[in-house]
Amino acid sequence: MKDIQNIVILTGAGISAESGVATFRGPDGLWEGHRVEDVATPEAFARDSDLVQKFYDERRAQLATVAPNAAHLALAELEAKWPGDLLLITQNVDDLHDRAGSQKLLHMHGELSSAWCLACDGRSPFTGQMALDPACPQCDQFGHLRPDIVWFGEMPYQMERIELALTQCDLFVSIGTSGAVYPAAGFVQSARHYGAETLEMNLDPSEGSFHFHQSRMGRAGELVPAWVEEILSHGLC
Ligand code: BV8
Repeated sequence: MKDIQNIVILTGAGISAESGVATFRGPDGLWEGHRVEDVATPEAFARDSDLVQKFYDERRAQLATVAPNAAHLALAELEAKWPGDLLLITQNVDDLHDRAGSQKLLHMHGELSSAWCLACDGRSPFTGQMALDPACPQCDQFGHLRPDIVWFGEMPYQMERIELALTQCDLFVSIGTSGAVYPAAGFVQSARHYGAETLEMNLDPSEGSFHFHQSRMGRAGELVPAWVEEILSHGLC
């Protein structure tokens, strides 16, 4: 058993599944017949911006109908009570960790509730429909907004901060991700390389399960609150 000071947590679509947000690669993982890799690329946006804008408008509109679940809330409680460092890195573009109260939070794949203006390069909070071609809230120009989302082939956000955190963590926890997408899927190997204990909590074994010291299979809504109680009580993993 290892004494834990610094924790890095990575979450994926599985942590939001019990809130009613569809995952990407499960049986319901197609969006109107499109694989996420086919609509979440700069090429797809150049080819058919209306299709891509509608793909994100649909998901952005859904945010108003879903709420954080017990797993999101448990991670926010852990952040509030944990005496050491904690960084929550999410691949998710929904706002459920934010609404649960997590603040030491990093959206490495961007956020549905943010717009990126290609005219002024400004990023602004956005809750509307981008397919209607609204003006940029910062420069007022029309026709230059894209979703502030990291598409396939684009560099995820804050990678230097992530890589530093992985070198310094004592415990790396992966929750609700298939381990299908890089560089996020490689974080467990980096953490292990620097001596961290590694724990996976997922409904099914992820593609990288064999890299983890511990794997707990089940629903995040059950496993995560139980784990948070455990680590707050014993400080050990
Ligand atoms: C990049 C935004 C480089 C879009 C997303 C090797 C190394 C580096 C890159 C690559 C590589 N090989 C290939 C690549 C390229 C690519 C990649 O990884 N492709 C894959 C398909 C092979 N990676 C990239 O392009 C990345 N960029 O590498 O840039 C670079 C270098 C220099 C200069 C420029 C660039 C960018 C990747 C980001 C893509 N954008 N999201 C959007 O959301 O619309 S990724 C997308 O997949 C989602 O964000 C999602 O977060 C991510 C991963 O999916 P998961 O979250 O894991 O969801 P999934 O459905 O797959 O799994 C859900 C899991 O939950 C399941 O395991 C299930 O069992 C579990 N579950 C379900 N219910 C529950 C549950 N668990 C618990 N409880 C439950 N109730």
